[in-house]
Amino acid sequence: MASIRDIAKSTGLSISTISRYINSSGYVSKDSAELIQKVIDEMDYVPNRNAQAIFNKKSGSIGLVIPSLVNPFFSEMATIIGNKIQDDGYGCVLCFTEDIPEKEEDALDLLKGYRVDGIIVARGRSVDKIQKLSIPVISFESIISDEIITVSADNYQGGRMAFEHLYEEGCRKMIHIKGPKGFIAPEERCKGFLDASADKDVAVEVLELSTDYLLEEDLDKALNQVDFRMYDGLFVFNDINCIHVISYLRRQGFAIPGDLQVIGFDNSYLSEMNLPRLTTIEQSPQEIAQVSYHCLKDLMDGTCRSTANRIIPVKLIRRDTTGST
Ligand code: XLF
Repeated sequence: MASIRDIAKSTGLSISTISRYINSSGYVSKDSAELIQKVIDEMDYVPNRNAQAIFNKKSGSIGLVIPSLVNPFFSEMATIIGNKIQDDGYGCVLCFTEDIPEKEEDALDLLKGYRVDGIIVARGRSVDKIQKLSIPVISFESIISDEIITVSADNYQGGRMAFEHLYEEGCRKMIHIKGPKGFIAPEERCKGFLDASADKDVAVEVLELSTDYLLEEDLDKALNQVDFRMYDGLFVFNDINCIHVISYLRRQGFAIPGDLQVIGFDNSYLSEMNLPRLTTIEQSPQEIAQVSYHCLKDLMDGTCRSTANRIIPVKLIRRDTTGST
């Protein structure tokens, strides 16, 4: 493998000139730069990232910590952010937590050890650790502290919209399948749904799931506790679970939306592919990724002017799992 020394030898320039060119850390004449680049291409030289990290005190990489890629919302978000990171010439270090605090702490330690230049952590739970990171960090959904920017969809408004849509479509006996305790987004969605139902004086039921990652069998067990014949409207806290619930209901002989109108949350790509196509509340992964990454870059560049949280508006996407006609 070619080294800086080989490039210096082949170009007849000094190692420090080559190093200035490679690290963009000082003046190199146009002729020398062209010559160095030509030799780099011929030798297929790739800079040693670890050596660069020590030299520049920056690793040139950004960490992305997400629960899992199984949920299409997170896989879309990770793909968009990962591409932005790479398009800007950084390396992307992707870590998974499965919402397990110990795994998240290990991931953060690993990223700290790699000296990443910034971190985006989704649905983080280790509040203390994130606060003490001393690396620019953006939190998706979780509120960490006044100094750390949280980017989040308007989950409360989304919960309200879900109720209002079902109500407008004629539902009067509704149930909400809520995400697990301890995560702010499902709590806010549930609160919005309940507040909107109180405004219309309609009683609603809530079934809380113990985790976001129930295996189909365990989800079926949780759903078996409910007599869905009692209801005409159902709001599920995210699309992946909503699609599982629809599959369960169809296996039980329910017609969707004839017997029960159903709405999800996310507008992940699966919602379009499901049959019937899922009505849902959209939290745009593009917008969330864009805002999160820009805020992180501003923090890294020292140009961030406000640590106020960024709330991304949500939108109703009407498809075929709701509608009374
Ligand atoms: O944390 C919430 C719950 O699930 C997140 O935004 C999601 O909607 C992703 O599916």
